[in-house]
Amino acid sequence: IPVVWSPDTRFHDPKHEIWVGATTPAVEVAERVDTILAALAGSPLRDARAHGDELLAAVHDPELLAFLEGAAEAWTAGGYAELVGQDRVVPYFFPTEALLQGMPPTPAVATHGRVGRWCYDTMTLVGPGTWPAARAAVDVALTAVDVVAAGERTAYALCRPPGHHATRSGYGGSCYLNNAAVAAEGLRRAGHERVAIVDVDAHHGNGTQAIFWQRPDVRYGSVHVDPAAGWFPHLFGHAHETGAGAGEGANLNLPLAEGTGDGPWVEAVERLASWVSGSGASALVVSLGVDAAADDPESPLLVTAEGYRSAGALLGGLGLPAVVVQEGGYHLPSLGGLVAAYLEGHGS
Ligand code: SP5
Ligand code: ZN
Repeated sequence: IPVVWSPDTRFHDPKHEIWVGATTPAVEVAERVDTILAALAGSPLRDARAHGDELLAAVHDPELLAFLEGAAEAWTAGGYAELVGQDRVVPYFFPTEALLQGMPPTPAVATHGRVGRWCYDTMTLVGPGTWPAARAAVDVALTAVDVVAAGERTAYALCRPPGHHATRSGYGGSCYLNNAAVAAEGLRRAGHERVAIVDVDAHHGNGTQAIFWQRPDVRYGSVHVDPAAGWFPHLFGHAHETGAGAGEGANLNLPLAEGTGDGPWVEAVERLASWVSGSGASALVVSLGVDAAADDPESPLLVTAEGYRSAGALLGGLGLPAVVVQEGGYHLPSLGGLVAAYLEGHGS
């Protein structure tokens, strides 16, 4: 399976994040790229090629893109690094409904007043390398689409930062740009009238779900730890979320209890696979998070490498052209092996 990557994805390397007010070490680090590359050393490597902004602008609000592109520079220019000892862009003020109360807000001027318009948590900090890395990850995803469009059955996109928590106009959950959503749009433009996205990251991909919520042509199915048990993204990922309007029925969530291991998790992937196979989709995007693994620090699911291999076999068994997009997975010693196990199962 061709592995598409870009060295520029290493430019984003957060040292910490802020979680429930505490500064904790970052987990979505640049070293993830190298450990995955090392585990896939036997596979052909392809460098990402630069793509224009057309598909990115179809997925995201152009104002979000402009904000992300300029945020780190505005933070520096605003003197925040000296002021607060924090050289990353971090929100503190959030224009939720609780503030707005139906009134039309006039956009904030100060950088620190603007951030919360786009960023919905405190964990997803923006540094000088964030935009170049996130934009490179989109090029990685689109190059993988090109590889599949040129006739390969499967391509693996080594994207980071990950993307499935990024909505049309918001970033959070360590995600800035939704690589999987852009890949799905790329497959649509390559002529696939129906595309399926299957998300096996430990967390629900609320961003991807939101982007395609009302769309019948790109369906989204996910297995993840139950947000009703207290897990990120808290508000979304429940089984009753099935899409709306023309997209009603094109969204399938399979939340699992904490402590769930291979058996029920692989069964859920099997349900997702058969849901896709009955849908008429002619191409597949897999949001491959390996943070459902037993030793991952960010989730309570207990999936093994064999579980990931089985998931690969089930989704690869659909026989569809597939772009496999990297999402989460944070245990550096096992991360690469989990990705390799999935890809071996999926097959070329
Ligand atoms: C793409 C992806 O997997 N995003 C994960 C976002 C969820 N992270 C929320 C939990 C943050 C808690 N981190 C503090 C360390 C405690 N182990
Ligand atoms: Zn995750």
